[in-house]
Amino acid sequence: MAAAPINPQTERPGSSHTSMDPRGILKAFPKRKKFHANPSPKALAKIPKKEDGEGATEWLSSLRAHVVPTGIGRARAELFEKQIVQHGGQIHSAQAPGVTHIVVDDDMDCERALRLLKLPRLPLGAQLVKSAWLSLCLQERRLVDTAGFSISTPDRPVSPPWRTEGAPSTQAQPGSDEESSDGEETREACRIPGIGKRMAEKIVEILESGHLRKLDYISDSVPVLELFSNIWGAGTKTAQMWYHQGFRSLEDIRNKASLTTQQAIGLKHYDDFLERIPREEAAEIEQTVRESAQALNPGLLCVACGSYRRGKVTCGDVDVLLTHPDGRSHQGIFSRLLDSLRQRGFLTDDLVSQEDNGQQQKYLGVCQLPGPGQRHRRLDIIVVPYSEFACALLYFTGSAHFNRSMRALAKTKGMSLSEHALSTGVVRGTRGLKVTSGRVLPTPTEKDVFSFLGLPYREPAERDW
Ligand code: 8DG
Ligand code: CA
Ligand code: CA
Repeated sequence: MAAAPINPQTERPGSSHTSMDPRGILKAFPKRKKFHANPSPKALAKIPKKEDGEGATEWLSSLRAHVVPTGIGRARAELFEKQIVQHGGQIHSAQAPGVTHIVVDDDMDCERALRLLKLPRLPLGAQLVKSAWLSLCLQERRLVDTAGFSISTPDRPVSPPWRTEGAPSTQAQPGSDEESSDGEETREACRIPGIGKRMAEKIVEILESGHLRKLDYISDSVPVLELFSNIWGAGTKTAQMWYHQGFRSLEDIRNKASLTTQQAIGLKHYDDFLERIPREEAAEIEQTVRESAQALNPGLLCVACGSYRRGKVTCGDVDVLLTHPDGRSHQGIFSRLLDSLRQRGFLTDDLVSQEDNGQQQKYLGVCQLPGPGQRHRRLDIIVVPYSEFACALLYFTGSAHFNRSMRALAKTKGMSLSEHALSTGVVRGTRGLKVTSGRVLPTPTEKDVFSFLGLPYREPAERDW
């Protein structure tokens, strides 16, 4: 079977096993019990069913409410609003004439509420009430007296926040209180380095409600997306597409989905590919490739890189790097080696064959050791010229994270590191794009790369991160 060339536009082959770990998402935001109605005053009453009759649902008709989500949580606030409307009440902005109740978190004091609403005082006829009052109303299905739930107002008007604490008067204007009540906490979260507005909003939602609504939607699809993206050659985009096409099981994929050649192989070996390879078996795979290679040319160097070289007990796949110290004899080896391995029945499926990456050639396929009960294993074979051997060895040993750190460090020194070479005198433009590619440094060994970068040498086993 002809192997497909690597297409940089498609999802990274093999990335699927690491690209999505729903347990990661769920671990980060463990399911919490949502607030329930009884007996906590923080609770929300259940939305009554239709059989209550039309008249019975209008018992909040005199209510013109505004709900401040801060502290209550946006999700709860929205539910409150929904229930108010459902029972005949109206939702208003805090400044709207006629607003009767401004509902705030139970721990809120008037001054803070007014600051959040950017109002100097409460609108005429409006009172500030704790959300516990609204909960009780919804629970008892009547407009309960606000005594005991009303928050007292200060004698003097509260100075508007846009003129306090040295804030320039042009910066903030009293706008919709929905925006401002969100804004204070969101802005605070935004000050955390690396947190943008959208992430800040999620943080605030979790802090306020102990829950992230977005997860309600994704939690149904997560196990299915994980199932699908574990098919070799199917990344998150493909998994999502299949999900949207209504597929929910591997049986659906097998019978109904249109699959690429690689995905069909991935599906065929689904269980085998998910199983990590014991180190001893990885050594046997390396040895099989070495034997075939050295049968073609005894001087060929053959090293299993990746997690195997980093000393891991199990490996996701085996990455075998080949070169020849004479700088020439690696040429022509690639296809002859693959043919030889096919002939002995070791290679069972071809996934990707890339022959045009400079002088490096890379094969991604499937192998199986002889003997009963042997699993199909993922195997990468990379042939490189000796001049690139050290950088290729460093790159394919990884880890990917360690490589990223090394490349980032090289950048800070006006250098550039790749699987081909370490270059110096690299000039980059404003967006980090190379303007000049610089000069390739001589790096016969990995130690030379570390040394040029001013780093102490690290053994492969110390390159996990
Ligand atoms: P594993 O197979 O046990 O899961 O781990 P691995 O051996 O570290 O990962 P790999 O996916 O087989 O990749 C081998 C090395 O290639 C990796 O350790 C570092 C290097 N590498 C990068 N970036 C990338 C990348 O984007 N994709 C892949 N496949 N490898 C990469 O530095
Ligand atoms: Ca590997
Ligand atoms: Ca690999």
